Amino acid sequence: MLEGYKPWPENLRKYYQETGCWTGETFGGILEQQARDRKDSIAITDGEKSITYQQLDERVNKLAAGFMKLGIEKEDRVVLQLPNTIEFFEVCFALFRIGALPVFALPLHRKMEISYFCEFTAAKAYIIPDVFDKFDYRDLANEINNSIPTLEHTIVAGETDNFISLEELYMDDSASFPTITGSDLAFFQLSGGSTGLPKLIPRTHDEYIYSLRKSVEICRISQDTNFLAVLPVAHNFTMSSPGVFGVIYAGGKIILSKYPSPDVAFPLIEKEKVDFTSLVPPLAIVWLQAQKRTKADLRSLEVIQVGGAKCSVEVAKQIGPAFHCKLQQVFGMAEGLVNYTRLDDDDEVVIHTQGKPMSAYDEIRIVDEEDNELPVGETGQLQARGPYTIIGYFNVEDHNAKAFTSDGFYRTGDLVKLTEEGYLIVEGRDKDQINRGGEKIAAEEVENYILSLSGIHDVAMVSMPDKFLGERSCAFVIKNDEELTSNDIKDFLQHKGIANFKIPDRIEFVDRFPYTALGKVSKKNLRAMIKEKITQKS
Ligand code: J2J
Repeated sequence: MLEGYKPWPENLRKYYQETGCWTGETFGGILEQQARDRKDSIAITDGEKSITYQQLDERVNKLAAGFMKLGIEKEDRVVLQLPNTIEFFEVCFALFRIGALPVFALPLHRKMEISYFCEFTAAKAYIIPDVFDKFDYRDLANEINNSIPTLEHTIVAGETDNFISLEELYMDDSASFPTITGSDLAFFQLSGGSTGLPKLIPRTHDEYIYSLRKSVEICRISQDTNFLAVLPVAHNFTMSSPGVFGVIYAGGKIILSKYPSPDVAFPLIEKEKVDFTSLVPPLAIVWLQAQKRTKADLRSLEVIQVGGAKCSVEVAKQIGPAFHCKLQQVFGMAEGLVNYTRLDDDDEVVIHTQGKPMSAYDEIRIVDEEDNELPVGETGQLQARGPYTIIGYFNVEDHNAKAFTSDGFYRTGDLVKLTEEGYLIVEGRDKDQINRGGEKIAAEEVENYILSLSGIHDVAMVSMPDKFLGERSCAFVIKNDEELTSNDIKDFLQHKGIANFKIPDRIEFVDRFPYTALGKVSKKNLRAMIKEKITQKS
């Protein structure tokens, strides 16, 4: 058993098996099954290249053999940073087949994040594209390579530059693969985080596949589904709600869009007769604008999901009529619990709520600051437990003691209220996080980076409202070097190598912070200060 991973206790494992939630299916098994049932049907296309289920299964076996030959074994961690390409799926399923564990980095992650993922998981391999979105990932690999002692292999999809070529790892060997069971770990997702560095979320085949099965049922995904993945496939939303893995579970077709912009995505919708896709709210706004001018035929669209951040009523109202399709709101989290509005819900519910839990086995409660349950209709902190909600992050005992209750509920950090019909409305959050249009930023992580710059006395980062992204970030800084400018701080962060979306949108220099009665920096007051300042201006 992997050190740092706390498996599900026996009683819960039994319970979820006996209730039929966990079936023992594995990702490897699902693909094999589809290769038999859906043989010549296209599994994935990027609009140019396509691959059938049978070809995918064959390529996966070949690559799995190549990984084994390299010495990658069951439970070895592999940091995977590929964009929306067919290779992403080949690599993923090849790792699943040998029981190695992908760590799902996002294309936007940079040196600080990647070296941390590699180090924290003691990763054996790192898999990257050569160049994507004008960024050369081989430079990044060169920067981190020597600093991670466990990292034995860097594998590149594309031009390799002295690294290992992914293409050369597809081997004809008839290798025998280790046995994988439903209760085995499958991979690590990343948490949005609120304290310090992102936490790693361990997922087993059983729990994740259960969430796929329920999502497929609720979202009515079938063999006829043409699902367009516009957001990064490595993100939990695009992966599982119902996402690309849900589509594979159902034997449908995945259409990969390299970029989410309408000029790339709309022609794909027309060409591939896309009927289902998932967006974050700012992207929905961009699509709504573009839809007015486009010549592309988008009539195949049946469902547009919006999730990852709160979709305003104003935007929610427009989506159905503009695209002649159904809107589905999705309120989920990489830690587990996913809420959907249902496809036959009234407009009122779809526009005004963030859905209800997808499983009858989801247990949710809304509590006050002392963990007392609140009556229906009152806003409080959401806690969740269930067959696909984790019971602990990977290897952070102390943090787990705070992030989970003693009876195993995950403290989501979201402030919600429940309607009489059991639907959730997200009202805010009490975690120290900024949700920048779906991209999550742990304030403390960025604060720590900024504090490492000389000339900084103290820093506190908060969200500020933004019409387009919902929120942007504002760092309040007390400096002890008069010369220091906002640009110095931004340049410093850029050079340090953190994902661009984490760099503060705005920096406010102040002489002191407001404090709470308990002597903590009052982020509530800082948020109010910046809100007032920007609303005065506009
Ligand atoms: C308000 N806040 C939301 C929504 C997520 C499906 C959909 C989304 C995610 C995701 C996911 C929200 N309205 N509709 O993993 O499977 C905020 C909440 C939540 C956090 C989780 C999925 N949908 N949020 O966004 O792990 O604060 O997952 O706790 O990235 O995003 O973020 P993440």
